[in-house]
Amino acid sequence: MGRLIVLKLGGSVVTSKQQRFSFNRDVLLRIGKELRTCWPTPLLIVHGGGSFGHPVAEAYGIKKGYQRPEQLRGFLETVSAMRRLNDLVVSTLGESGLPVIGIPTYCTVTTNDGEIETCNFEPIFSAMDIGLIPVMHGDAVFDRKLKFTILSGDALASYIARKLKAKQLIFAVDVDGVYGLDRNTSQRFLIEELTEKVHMSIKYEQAEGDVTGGMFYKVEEALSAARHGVEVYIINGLVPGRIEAVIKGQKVIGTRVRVG
Ligand code: IP8
Repeated sequence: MGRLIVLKLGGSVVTSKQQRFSFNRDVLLRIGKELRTCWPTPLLIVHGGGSFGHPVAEAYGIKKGYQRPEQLRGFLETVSAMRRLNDLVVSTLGESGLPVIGIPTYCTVTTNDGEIETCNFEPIFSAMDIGLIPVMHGDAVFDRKLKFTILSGDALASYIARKLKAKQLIFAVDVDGVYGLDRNTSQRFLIEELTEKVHMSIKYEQAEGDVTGGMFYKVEEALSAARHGVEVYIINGLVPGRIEAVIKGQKVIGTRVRVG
């Protein structure tokens, strides 16, 4: 799998976080066209929950696990919201002629206290074997200890990139990359090379309305994949051309995450 590209499309790329259940159709159509120019290349897409998964999961405290029977409704609603979003992502990317297939995460992955414990790679391998592009997503999943929880698309994308020894892991988000604060001028600046040392020295902002935690956890997952030899980038998926350029190995504005 040395050529595999794992592309994580952030929730703020596939949806508008301002309005509940608002799908960014135009953005997905454009990303589909960009990916079409890179095709055929072994590719696996993971998307986030955005305004579909997060508000429901937050309202019912799904990430904390099973505490009271009323949460079962929230678990089911979260799964159902993510199924709807996944269908929209898949059908819209498919309009560009990409052979995409949705693979529901809650049927494929289980966790134990929030960490991935099992992942059934059979449908993923079988799909890729015949040239299909699996499209997975952050989801409400079954958990051995908590009974259920939320698995972030970032953790899933990093896990798959590590296990399948991917070439690249690309996090497409709604900003140009990871920002640092200049101590002298207090100006924000884009960090082009982010190492473990830099990661520990940055003050990350709290992510509001995001049950899985925002940029700090994204970088943790990014570093975890980088430690396994995966090339990792955090780039702006809302700017046309950047996803295509990074897959084609061209220099793009963004953050490269490296070890050491
Ligand atoms: O947006 C979480 O995935 P993420 C998905 O990638 C849900 O963190 C269901 C909230």
